[in-house]
Amino acid sequence: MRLVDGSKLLELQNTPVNIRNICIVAHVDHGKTTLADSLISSNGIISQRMSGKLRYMDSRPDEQERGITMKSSSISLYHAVQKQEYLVNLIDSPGHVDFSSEVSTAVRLCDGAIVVVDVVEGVCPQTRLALKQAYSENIQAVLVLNKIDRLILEMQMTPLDAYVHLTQVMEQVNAVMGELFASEVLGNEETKIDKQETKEKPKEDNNFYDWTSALEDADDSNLYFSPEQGNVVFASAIDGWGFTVHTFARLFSEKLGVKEEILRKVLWGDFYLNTKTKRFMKGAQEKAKKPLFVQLVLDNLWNVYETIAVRNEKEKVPIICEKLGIKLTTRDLRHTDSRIQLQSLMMQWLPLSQTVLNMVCTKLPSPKEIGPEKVEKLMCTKICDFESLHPQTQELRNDFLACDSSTERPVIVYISKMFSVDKSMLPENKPKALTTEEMALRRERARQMREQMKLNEVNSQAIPMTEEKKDENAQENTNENEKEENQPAFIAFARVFSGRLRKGDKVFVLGPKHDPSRILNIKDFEVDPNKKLKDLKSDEHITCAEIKSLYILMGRELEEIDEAVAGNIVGIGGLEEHVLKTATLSTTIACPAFSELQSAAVPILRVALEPSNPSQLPQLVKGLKLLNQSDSCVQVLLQETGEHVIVTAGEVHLERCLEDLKNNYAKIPITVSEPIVPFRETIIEPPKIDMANEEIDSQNIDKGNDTEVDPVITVLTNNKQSRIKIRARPLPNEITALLDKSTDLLKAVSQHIKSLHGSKNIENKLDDLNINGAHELSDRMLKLIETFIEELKNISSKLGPEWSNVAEQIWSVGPRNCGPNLLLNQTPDYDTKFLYHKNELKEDPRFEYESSFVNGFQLASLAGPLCEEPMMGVAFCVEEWSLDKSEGDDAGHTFGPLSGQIMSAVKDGCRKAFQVQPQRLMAAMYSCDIVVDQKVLGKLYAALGRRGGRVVGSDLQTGSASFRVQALMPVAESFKFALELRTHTSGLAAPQLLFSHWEVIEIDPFWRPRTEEEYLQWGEKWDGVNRAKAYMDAVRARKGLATDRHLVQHAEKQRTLSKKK
Ligand SMILES: Nc1nc2c(ncn2[C@@H]2O[C@H](COP(=O)(O)OP(=O)(O)OP(=O)(O)O)[C@@H](O)[C@H]2O)c(=O)[nH]1
Ligand SMILES: [Mg+2]
Repeated sequence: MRLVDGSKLLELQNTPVNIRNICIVAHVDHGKTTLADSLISSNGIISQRMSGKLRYMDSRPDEQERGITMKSSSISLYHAVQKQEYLVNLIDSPGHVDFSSEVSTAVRLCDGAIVVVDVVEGVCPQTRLALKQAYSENIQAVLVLNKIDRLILEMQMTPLDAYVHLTQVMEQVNAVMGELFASEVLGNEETKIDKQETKEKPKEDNNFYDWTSALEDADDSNLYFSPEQGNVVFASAIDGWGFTVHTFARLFSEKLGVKEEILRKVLWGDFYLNTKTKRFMKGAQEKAKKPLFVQLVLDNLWNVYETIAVRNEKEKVPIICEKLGIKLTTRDLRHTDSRIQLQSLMMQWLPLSQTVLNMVCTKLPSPKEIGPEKVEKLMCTKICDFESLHPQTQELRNDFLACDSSTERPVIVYISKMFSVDKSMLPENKPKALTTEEMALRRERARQMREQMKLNEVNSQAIPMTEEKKDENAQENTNENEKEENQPAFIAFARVFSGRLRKGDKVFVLGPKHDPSRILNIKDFEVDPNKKLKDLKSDEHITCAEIKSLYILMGRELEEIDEAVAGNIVGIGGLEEHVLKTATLSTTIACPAFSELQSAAVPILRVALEPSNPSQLPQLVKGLKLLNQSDSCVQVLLQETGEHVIVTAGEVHLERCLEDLKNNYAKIPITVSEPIVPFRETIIEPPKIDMANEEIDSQNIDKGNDTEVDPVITVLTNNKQSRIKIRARPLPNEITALLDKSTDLLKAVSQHIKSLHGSKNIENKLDDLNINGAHELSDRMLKLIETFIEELKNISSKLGPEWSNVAEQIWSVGPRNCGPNLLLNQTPDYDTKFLYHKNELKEDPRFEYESSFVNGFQLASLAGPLCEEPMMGVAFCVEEWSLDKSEGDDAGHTFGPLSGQIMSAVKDGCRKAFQVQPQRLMAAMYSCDIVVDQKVLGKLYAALGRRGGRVVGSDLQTGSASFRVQALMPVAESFKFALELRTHTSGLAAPQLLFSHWEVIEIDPFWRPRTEEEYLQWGEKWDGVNRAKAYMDAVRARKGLATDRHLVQHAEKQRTLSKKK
């Protein structure tokens, strides 16, 4: 039975100071959902007995089946502490890597986080990630050290060992926080100094800055978790108990006759009780004394567990109960299962939900306390800072900070994801309890029907045809209605940051790319109220929508409400047609789109889908659209070949998507292709050793014709007017990494350059081309470009003379204007600009064709010659570009426009230049993190070896018999790895796979024995398996490109035919 009803929650919604928006984050399986169960049971939504078993927040069948959470979902809880009533909006998030985008959506809406750590496993990769996510969103966190029961029952530690272990886990967590803090402070200092420099107001006379002093000055007192501050709970979620140091301080202060405040300070740490002087002393470890925490807390805990759960001494249970002042029901006292007895005892003694909710309400901030830093972070993007926003937009900061729900305030709502629910689950579609009048009416109707039937029987005549027809019609109608009903409804998962949102309100829906300053500068800007998302052009991001319904989110249920006020997490219905994945709702278009959600999971695993029955393609397309909307991470693509492709973060994510498609969105059987793995194409420096590991010296080589080719390629346009010389060179890894890191910036620069070219005129006057025009970049961008140049110069200075000018030479980056390949301008006579956008350029007839030239490079780098996969780490140096319009002018119409010719010539040139270098494929690599039991370590290594993986590190987990192994493995080989491990190790090892980087496959895909040593080893004709070639051929075959595979091996018929001739 629910203890509080919706109206109480509604009432509490109006006092933001008493609201807590929090999420539970942790590594997979550390007990988030179990903890959530316990908190939910405190509100009577589920019974205490079922808490931990039900996993209420895991509402999907596959979540229950697999035992992992796959989405984040919210529930509103009531809690009272110190005579204050609180509304806690609790979001349970998934811990599996594949769903880390769901964690971002949860963290964005919250002000606080509960970080759960399994004390046996300690800090795991996802714990780190969750802490980082929380930190980067300026969210305060509290810690729950969970599964302490495992230390007692499973690991059989002594209380003292357990204490040492717990301090170590605490240290691990705090170390992560420290790292995050240090990197942020140093980053901030950098921008602060920059700002000072730009304002030219140096601080007094000390111009140099001491980094360490910045670290020391910064306030980190709130940052770390420390039991004495009461932001750490020691718990066992499954057994339903938990305590903070404060709990025990309260319990013991009377007994020991010591003030509670003093006990709070000494209960955790290196303190012990000197029995003679009756005083607390420091230095327990040094003097080999029992720390107070062990003596007062852990010893008691161990005692209870060992008596009841280990030794099963039933007769002692009532004595313990009496000592602790607890009353167990007779049913519990007689229960045969000692664990259940233990649970009900512990739940009463140290109730987990009370402790955790108390901590949440007292230690975590309310929405009112949102800080200016966080607001600025929400409003700005990476390449645009707060100062560069439009003044009208800047004003909104105060509304964010006020978190006020009065009607004068603008409405600002952020939608972090859309989730689907069955239409029948919506409160308005649920059968309602009938009132007595309605019941009477029904009874009357039934009576009339019966009478009618009797009459019909008496008349014994056929019922008139028309009636029957009507019935049929009705049936059809209901069928159609059912179809409509079956469509899932989408609810926006949203938080109101400012103002009051009412049902029926009309608001602007601002897409994630909405840029207020651009719109505000347009005079008489108007939004067409009838437009939907699908009607928008590529540069429009605003629609108008009416709020159809608002809900309080209650886990599996929704409760309808009429208005939502600032500071709350709510569900909004009826926005399917306006919001794709994320959006901002506001009453003003000055409101910026919130900064993008950051997620660690990179969608990398792609499969092609088709309906098992080809005629059902429209359903599949519709289903895919719904899937795309409902999942923040999945990408749905329609490839040029007509294939429908979805890209997911990993196998578990893929399975969930397919499940959703089959059961909810498309509702048709679907055939799924083998996973499609992306590759990259690159070139390397000529190898120095051959495949037989012998040094290659030039005499040794069989001079095939490919070694003779000059690596500079000269191409001409078809009409011979333009001549281009291109050389391809492998980019050093450091530069590639830098390019990879700076995609946002590079994209923005490319956009800027494009906009300069934008107003293209027929006459190639520079002024008309706007090349040296007044389009200015924001200060922030300039700053970022400068740092980029500096970094690039730093790197190139170490790389030798051929890279020394790379920063000046950059002409474009590709593919898609932001990738890891460079087009370098090394021509003696043609000027370009990219990073040095202020350069004045000379007038030149070639400017007109520059964008065609660059596009040629973009095309070439998008699909390399090996198997049409994107290139990576290649620099194309243009050494000459001449244009002579006078030559062969009349041929213009034969070959088409010159711009097109230049584009294809450049593309061709790039590909050829690429081909004359040693080419290599690059494979995507997963980093996997596996915790395995010692017993099955061998099996794990074998499985890794079979899949071309390699171990990069392994260490023994402190205090347990399990190893943590870090390994790298090609994505292409990773399928069913989790399944294989699980079956081979009887569930003792579970890998977490996360995309890590691209790695060159060291084999030449066209390799054949060439050096003497190679001939010696493999003979002249080698027919082994070349991994790179196998990958390449598989991709080529998939894309319908030519391979050198012999389809016809023994063509007898053809042979006989030819003989007969
Ligand atoms: N021994 C012990 N087991 C626990 C405790 N809390 C949770 N578990 C078990 O740990 C497993 C995972 O619990 P969940 O609550 O599903 O973990 P989770 O963090 O929600 O996992 P994901 O949502 O998949 O990331 C379940 O089998 C729980 O029974 C605990 O305090 N002690
Ligand atoms: Mg869970």
